[in-house]
Amino acid sequence: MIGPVYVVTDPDSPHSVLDQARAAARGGAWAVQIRDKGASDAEIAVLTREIMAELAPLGVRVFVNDRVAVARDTGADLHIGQGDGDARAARAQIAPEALLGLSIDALPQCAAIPEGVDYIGIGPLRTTATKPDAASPLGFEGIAAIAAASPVPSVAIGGITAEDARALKKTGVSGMAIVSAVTRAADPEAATRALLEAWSKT
Ligand code: TZP
Ligand code: MG
Repeated sequence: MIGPVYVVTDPDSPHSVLDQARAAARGGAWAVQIRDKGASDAEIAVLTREIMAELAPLGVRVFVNDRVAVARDTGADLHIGQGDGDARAARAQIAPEALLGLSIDALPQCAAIPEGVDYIGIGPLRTTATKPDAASPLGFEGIAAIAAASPVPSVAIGGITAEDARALKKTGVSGMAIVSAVTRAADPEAATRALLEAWSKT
């Protein structure tokens, strides 16, 4: 279900969100998450439908960040954080076939991962300008401890570049979630491919 490279879009990138999604898909990402804290639900819904229409036929999953109602209305997959409400309630609202991801930033949260969560996002690996309010960096050891305690597969996030692939693979996560190393790259498609190759060759 989970692949090595999961690209999270960035509204402040020099590339449009649609172009970021297309590039991620062409570069081999298994999933794209639409993340924009400042946009309205209506704006995110329009973008989600547009991106799903292009990426779903390619077999690339499309996640919406935070917005349970948008995932419910569009049929998209959903990723929520610890502060985005109850994961069970979110699960009950989205399509039965939609995937649900939950962010985990500390080991004790693993004890409260409800059934119906398909994967967790573990992070941040290190501090990152993309999410200045993220929890304390976990490092590779912290990521490994959470991956081992999780009842579901996991992806790591936070300050990750292709150079981290080898060490991350050893932590037991199933893949890497990436914002700036793809969205701020001059060529996001090539950057996605480089991440995939770094993971695959280790
Ligand atoms: N959650 C934890 S860190 C982070 C999110 C959304 C941002 C990761 O962005 P980048 O640019 O890959 O460090
Ligand atoms: Mg959130």
